[in-house]
Amino acid sequence: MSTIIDSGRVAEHNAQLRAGLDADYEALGGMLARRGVDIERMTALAQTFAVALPSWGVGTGGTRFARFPGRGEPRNVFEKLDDCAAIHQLTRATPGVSLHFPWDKTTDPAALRQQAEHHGLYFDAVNSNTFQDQAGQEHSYKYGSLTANNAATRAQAVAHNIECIALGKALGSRALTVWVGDGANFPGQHNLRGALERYLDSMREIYAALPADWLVFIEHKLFEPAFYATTIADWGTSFACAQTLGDKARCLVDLGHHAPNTNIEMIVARLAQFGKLGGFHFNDSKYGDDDLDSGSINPFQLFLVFNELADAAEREGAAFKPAYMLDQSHNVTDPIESLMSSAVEVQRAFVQSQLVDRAALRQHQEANDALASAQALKHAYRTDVSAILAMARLRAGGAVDPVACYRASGYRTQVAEARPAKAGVSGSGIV
Ligand SMILES: [Mn+2]
Repeated sequence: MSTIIDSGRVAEHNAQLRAGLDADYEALGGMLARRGVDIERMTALAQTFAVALPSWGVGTGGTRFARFPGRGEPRNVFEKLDDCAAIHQLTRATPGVSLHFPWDKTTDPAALRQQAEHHGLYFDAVNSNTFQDQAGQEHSYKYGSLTANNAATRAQAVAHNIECIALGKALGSRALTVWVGDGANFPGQHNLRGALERYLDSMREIYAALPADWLVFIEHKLFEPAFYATTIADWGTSFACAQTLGDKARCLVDLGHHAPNTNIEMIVARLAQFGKLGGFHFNDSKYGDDDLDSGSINPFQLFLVFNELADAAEREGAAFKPAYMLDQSHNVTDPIESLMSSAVEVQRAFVQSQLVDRAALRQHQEANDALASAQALKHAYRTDVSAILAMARLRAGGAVDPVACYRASGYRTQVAEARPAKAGVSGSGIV
């Protein structure tokens, strides 16, 4: 495995922070020991955590109105992989990469797979794109793709998804994520039931093309680009479709794709209960947005989601393995720094959820002790597990402070020189 950032520099960075980390780790270990928690077990658990990177997230995203490109943006999927490798090298928590076609389409999947393996990366779920038209495309998706009234348009969208499966298969992926922006802007524009019937007909064809060991993730989104009625708007519709399609169809929860104040952790609990929780797109949001860094607005919600995941894992055992992916992209940070920060925040929520005393929580719940139940969660959530995360990274060859190490490495300046901007090349995060 080769490293993108000079490992000598990483070692130098870690040496500067080592004494402080050791002191913090020892203090935290003592505090956790008094609660009956072995810090070494927590650090080992932290090292098992992985969240996949969105290939589209390493470029600077756009707002709805404009894009402000950054320096040294990747111009093709191979350069995107280099950026992903840098993120994984420093965080040791992001070995998977989720590709998006046709943005990441390559004529040489074997070379791409080889480069990923060379960096110690693998490919997680692949994403199809029928929410925009591509150059030379015969039928436009202006009025819908998998739900389009026009049969030839639907067939084209189905064929694209089947092509994504073939590309993903060549890369070692084992899942396809389908998000469609199909919907209506006016009451009456769509026959609401008819649109969903057409969606299911299209999805049945895609489902039939899935290899035996593949899953298809149905991603719902409340609104946008359709502003009146989005065909797959909520988890109920997603769940009904996944049930209708079969065992290989699961629901994907993008945290930003719900109305403000929605109880997302309860959706997670429901989907887990009925065996339909396929995976996540982690991000954060404040209003109707879906592209802010994980944990930047509502870290408690992220913790509560992981608390439900911990409950599900306890019930289901090793078979419970939803796919974790980041999905974010905005305008104001270096995307590598944002993705590193988000990966650490999601990992933090995971480790904090492991600190919940589940036996005590059950007792409080059975005794109808609402306050003690809430405190059992808050006690875990308030624990600063930063030293555990840093130690997990350090021991795995990552950076104690990934953002500081990345800044000191000069990687961005280096790639800015190596990647002069090409007009019209962008892989912004839309879904
Ligand atoms: Mn998403």
